[in-house]
Amino acid sequence: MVFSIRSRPSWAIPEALATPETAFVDRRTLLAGMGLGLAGATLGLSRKARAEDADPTADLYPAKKNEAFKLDRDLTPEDVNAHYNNFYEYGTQKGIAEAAQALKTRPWDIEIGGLVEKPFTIGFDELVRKIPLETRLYRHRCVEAWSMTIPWAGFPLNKLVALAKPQASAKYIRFETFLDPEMAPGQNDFLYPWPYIEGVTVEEAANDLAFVVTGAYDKPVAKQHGAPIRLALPWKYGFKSIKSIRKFDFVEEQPVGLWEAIQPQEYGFWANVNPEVPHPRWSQAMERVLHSGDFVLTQIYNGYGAEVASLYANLGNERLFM
Ligand SMILES: Nc1nc2c(c(=O)[nH]1)N[C@H]1C(S)=C(S)[C@@H](COP(=O)(O)O)O[C@H]1N2
Ligand SMILES: [Mo]
Repeated sequence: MVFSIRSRPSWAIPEALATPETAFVDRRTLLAGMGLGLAGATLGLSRKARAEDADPTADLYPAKKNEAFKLDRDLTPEDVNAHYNNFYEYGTQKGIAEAAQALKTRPWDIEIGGLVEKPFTIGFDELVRKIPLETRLYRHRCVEAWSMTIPWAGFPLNKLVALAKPQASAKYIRFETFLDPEMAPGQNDFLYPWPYIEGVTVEEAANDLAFVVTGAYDKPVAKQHGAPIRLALPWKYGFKSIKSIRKFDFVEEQPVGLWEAIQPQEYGFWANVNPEVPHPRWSQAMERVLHSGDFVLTQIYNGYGAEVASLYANLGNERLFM
């Protein structure tokens, strides 16, 4: 059931303030968020979008839809999603779509290493043809209390784990984004410990919901969404879904993500969605649906508890929800 109210409740902190990273939202982002001004915003991207037609993996889309994944709300229109992003490598505002077109996605080598049978490097174009792609409709809940719904395409992370052949001693997977401050000016911002790092347990990675994204909206995933390869972990806050991954390392020690490194009292390793555990600076009880502006009640594990709650049954002492 979706409980929805039209107006912003008085306790809800305006997103610009709730944002841990910035207190500034530019006008175009606001307009885009309200579903206005999109025509203008779209025009700016269309020329670059055409260059994308040359993507060597374009023939893989649309990928067959996995009907097991249903949504309780409309999909976020592509235009809204494509102009409202968190991608700190390209700036701390939501309107980074244009800047992110500077991301060079070919060649794109991916390193698979650490505690595996035999570390290897594989080109993205080769990897993406090794595993059948599927389309899944997922919800996405940002820790800043907004949400969206996306038709991702890709494959379960456990398929990549099977290719990697981890050793028994591997407890976690540590993901790493590219590091190239010339290509990504945000990486010149010394407030952040680049590159962006995230991690999950090997057990979490084995769960079918953990998804490696290579496409969205029936084509290769757009640069601003983390081309050519990112994660979607829909039961966790959005910052866990790392973009533009270069490295998958199987490790024994719990990885420390970029946000946890900066603000451990606000962002932890597990970061599972829970409406009853507030962020130290704002409530997580509700979320603003990006495309409608409606506020709806946030669900535990973002509504995916049936699939993932058992992963955490014996971790009672851990900070599971931040
Ligand atoms: N490399 C990298 N990955 C990232 C981020 C980032 O800044 N850099 N932001 C995260 C956050 S906070 C969110 S909400 C999602 C946003 O994904 P979207 O822009 O595709 O909606 O990406 C996540 N992955
Ligand atoms: Mo986020």
